[in-house]
Amino acid sequence: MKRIVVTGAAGQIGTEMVVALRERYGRDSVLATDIRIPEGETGGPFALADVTIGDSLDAAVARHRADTIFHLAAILSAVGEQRPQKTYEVNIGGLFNVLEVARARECAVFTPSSIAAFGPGTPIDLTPQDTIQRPNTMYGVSKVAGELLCDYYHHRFGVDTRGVRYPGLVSWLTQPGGGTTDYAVEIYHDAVESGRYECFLAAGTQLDMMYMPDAIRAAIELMEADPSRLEHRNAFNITAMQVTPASLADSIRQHLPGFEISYAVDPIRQAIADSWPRHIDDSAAQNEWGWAPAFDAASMTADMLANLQTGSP
Ligand code: NAD
Ligand code: AKB
Repeated sequence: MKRIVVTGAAGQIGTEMVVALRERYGRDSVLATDIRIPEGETGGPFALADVTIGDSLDAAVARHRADTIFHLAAILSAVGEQRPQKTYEVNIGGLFNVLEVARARECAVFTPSSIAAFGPGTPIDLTPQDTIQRPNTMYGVSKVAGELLCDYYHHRFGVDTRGVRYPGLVSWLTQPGGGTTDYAVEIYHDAVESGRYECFLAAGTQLDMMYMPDAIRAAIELMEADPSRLEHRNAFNITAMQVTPASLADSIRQHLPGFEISYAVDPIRQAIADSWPRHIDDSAAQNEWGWAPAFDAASMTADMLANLQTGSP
């Protein structure tokens, strides 16, 4: 992995992934792409590329002489229910184009799936790596289709496809892009800015979460893992913590004792959250490539608040 194209580079994950990849492989080895220009200095090469237009992506990969694509362009769960047709086009059509370019240009591909690839009927506690996947959102459908497409391109064409099922990701640098777990980012911003937060999920809604530095490290470690050890490839369950809005509020109160949370439940996002697991089992990732998170809820909260209080966006 020496010359990398990142799609969706202006997003919540892409912004920090590009920085981490450049630190590891060199500034000019990583071409950041998106359909919008990232806010602020990109710190290296950037190109506009739309993943739903195969030629646009192919031109970027060819010009950069890439050997690896980190494919992060997507529509997330909440926006996905508002725009299901667009979500199909970007998440499934876009991934198909990425895989075709990777097949033709002999690139490896990292692309994230999500806890949204599970749904009603999936065991909700210690959700196994291999289990029932019958999601009832367009985002979830696109993630299951994506996992299967990536496996197909690996077995049929030998493309080195790898992926994880990310839980909700918490970060301070870039705002999330329209998902159900966005509350877990908003809560920290509002805690610092106003000392209160109105949450769109109910107090006891438990979901898996992860702090962004762990999420970035997981992707890089998986792409560098010995392929002979990988039985699963697409896509590994990974998690770092299980939280609820109420437990995150408690952890914020350890630092900001006056913090207040109230609830105005959004039935659409609540229904999405209620269709996802409460706690996934990531032992396959632990065993096959040594996955282990560094941050729990307490250390994540301390780091989030410190970063937000010292002048981030
Ligand atoms: P995001 O919404 O923050 O960013 C997605 C980026 O894709 C945006 O910058 C957007 O401009 C870009 N994009 C949209 N349509 C495009 C197109 N047609 N061509 C090129 N770029 C396009 O999303 P994210 O949170 O960074 O997620 C990245 C990946 O990780 C997605 O596959 C998502 O499903 C997955 N994931 C994210 C989380 C999370 O909590 N952030 C959790 C699980 C999985
Ligand atoms: C979302 O809420 O849509 C994402 C995800 C868990 O995939 N954060």
